[in-house]
Amino acid sequence: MTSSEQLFARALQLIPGGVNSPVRAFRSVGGAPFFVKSARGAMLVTADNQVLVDFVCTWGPAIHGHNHPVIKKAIADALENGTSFGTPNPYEVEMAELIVKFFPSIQKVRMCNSGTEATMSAIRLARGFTKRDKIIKFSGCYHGHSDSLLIKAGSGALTHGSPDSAGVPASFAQETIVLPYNDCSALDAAFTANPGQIACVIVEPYCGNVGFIMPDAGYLAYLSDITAKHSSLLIFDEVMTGFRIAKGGVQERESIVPDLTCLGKIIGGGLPVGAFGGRADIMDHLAPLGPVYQAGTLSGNPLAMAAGIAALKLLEGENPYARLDTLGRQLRDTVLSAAKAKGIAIQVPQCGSMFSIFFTDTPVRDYATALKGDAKIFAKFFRNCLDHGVYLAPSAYEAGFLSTAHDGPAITRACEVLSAAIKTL
Ligand code: KE4
Repeated sequence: MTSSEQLFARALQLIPGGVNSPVRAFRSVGGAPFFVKSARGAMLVTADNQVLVDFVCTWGPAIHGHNHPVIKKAIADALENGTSFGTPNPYEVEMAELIVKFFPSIQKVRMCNSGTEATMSAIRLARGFTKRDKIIKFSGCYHGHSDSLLIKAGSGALTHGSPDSAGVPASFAQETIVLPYNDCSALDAAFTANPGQIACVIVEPYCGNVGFIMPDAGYLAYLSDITAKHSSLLIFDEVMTGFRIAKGGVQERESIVPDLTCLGKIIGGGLPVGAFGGRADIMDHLAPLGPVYQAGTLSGNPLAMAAGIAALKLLEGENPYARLDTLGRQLRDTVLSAAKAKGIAIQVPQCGSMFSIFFTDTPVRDYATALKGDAKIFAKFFRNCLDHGVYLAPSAYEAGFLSTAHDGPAITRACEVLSAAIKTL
């Protein structure tokens, strides 16, 4: 079997940085990425036959763990009928009905193939609907890699020190206003300075791409009020939090009704997917009904829909959110108590099955405070955990994820490793 090292050497010849997505490159934590040959439940098996407890969960989709038998069967059954038709198919209708059922703010929904497509399309729709050009996003929030949104972006862009990507024309960037998250006065000032010009505000209602950051009490309600007051649209990017924080995402947990919502990850059951939806009067501006064009060869792909439907129905049947929160608290409390015993400054924000670890004594509430986390200590901690069989996100600016498969031996083993790793710092 070819080792990770051999595979990476070959990959480096043909794939930029040897990876098909920058955050996988381990550049901020040092060393070379491992290659995975199989995954099941909470575990990854690398090309070097190392078995790892996985807290990345393919960046969110694997809420039921990897290779879940029910999802696997759903894909196999769909595969019997073909892989892609390029026509409407029954799965798309069932997926739309499930999304609308779980997200009451979504009256109509359009499927696409990634979270990037979902947010890019939602922004275009907001601009077309309001006939305004400017948008507001928040520093550290990552909404995929479309030009209007790669401004002060989080995730891999922040990890690699390029929150503002090259290749985005200044004329595009100037239409994107970037504000600090959790700052109501900055919002007031932006709307006052740009009267009648702001099409929308797009936000990760719980941030998962600058580490994990939750909103101050009342902040999301403030976003809702100020966008309504100025006839701008509020877009919740729930690509990561949708079906993760709650069946109905953050908007269910916080009782906020956004105008548009972006989804992805979990709704594809591990296959490529994205979706955006919201008020029917807005969504009906999309082609073929309206003037805002959006399309995709593989949008609503039957295999991805079948996998996603199985994943959502498992959530509906199991309702695992209390169990996931218990697992998240167990991880959080283990790390906090080990750090306290060692006298290490640490923050471990956690909600349900999302968490992150910042090595700082400053409570993290936005991009600026997230940067106070010591990335060098994080890298040392990451490496020690990996050497002992626990895989955390390879960046201080990502969220970690648990799945229902982490319950039992996986979380027990992981807590032992995390606790021991803290003690080595
Ligand atoms: P994709 O285009 O990667 O499917 O989705 C973009 C996106 C949009 N919105 C949010 C809130 C997201 O978290 C993402 C993608 N998340 C990153 C992980 N932080 C994907 C991992 C990667 O870039 O390889």
